[in-house]
Amino acid sequence: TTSNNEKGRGSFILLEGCDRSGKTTQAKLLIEALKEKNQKVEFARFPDRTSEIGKVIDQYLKSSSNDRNLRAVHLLFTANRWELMDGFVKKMKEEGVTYVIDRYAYSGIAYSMANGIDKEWCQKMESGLPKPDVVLFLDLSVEDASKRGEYGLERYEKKAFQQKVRDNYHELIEDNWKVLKNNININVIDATQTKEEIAKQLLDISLKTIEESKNKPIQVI
Ligand code: T5A
Ligand code: NA
Repeated sequence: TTSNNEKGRGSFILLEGCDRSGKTTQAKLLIEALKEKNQKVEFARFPDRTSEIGKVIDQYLKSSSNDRNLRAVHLLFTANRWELMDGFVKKMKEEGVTYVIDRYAYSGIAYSMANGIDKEWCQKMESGLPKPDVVLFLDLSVEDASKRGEYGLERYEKKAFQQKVRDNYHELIEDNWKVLKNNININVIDATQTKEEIAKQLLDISLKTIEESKNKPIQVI
């Protein structure tokens, strides 16, 4: 059996995209909509800045000094996923809770590649983490993202860097994220649509995913 829960396990639904693409907005809307459909659902985000490792990541994102080894930085983000996913998987399996997660390993790879680290190295560090049942990639040009108000003050919130990140995401999508061994169930969503239009698409895909994955084991990337 794949689950101790007779209704089956919950799903791992992942939102990805560049800064300002609307991930947090959509995660909140999706959770409300799934609750209305009587789904057990929880929200999580990466980085989770509240753990000990997360606090170090928070300091890194807020500082502008360039004295950090960028592979070590990548490993902090990765460690933050490893430290939290066991607990989430347990709740998916034992309590049938669906997790809507804001950023994950794909952010890790796309952002670290923009820092000049090679794709294969990044991938190895993510290997073995639970694989999302579906990835909802909110696609928005850097130009459109920057029209949503000024970027903030954190270190990656700059147009040139965001352009690299977006190019990296597209490179990963085009080879079907093969860099992560197993094929990924990925949906590219046009993030220029209204919040309501996007929310409706995400709800439809998520309900389908929950139904299709409830009796399947959770895979790894
Ligand atoms: N990172 C992360 C790594 O380098 N490695 C890793 O492994 C991981 C996990 C974390 C940073 O760390 C990097 C990536 C990031 O640079 P964060 O705290 O996750 O940063 O911050 P972001 O996700 O970048 O948060 P943002 O707030 O910038 O982006 P969101 O969540 O995509 O956007 P959201 O929903 O807050 O919306 C932004 C604005 O747009 C409006 C909203 O109202 C808001 O004002 N908006 C829309 N406007 C028009 N139409 C729509 N459809 C809209 N949807 C939202
Ligand atoms: Na966000």
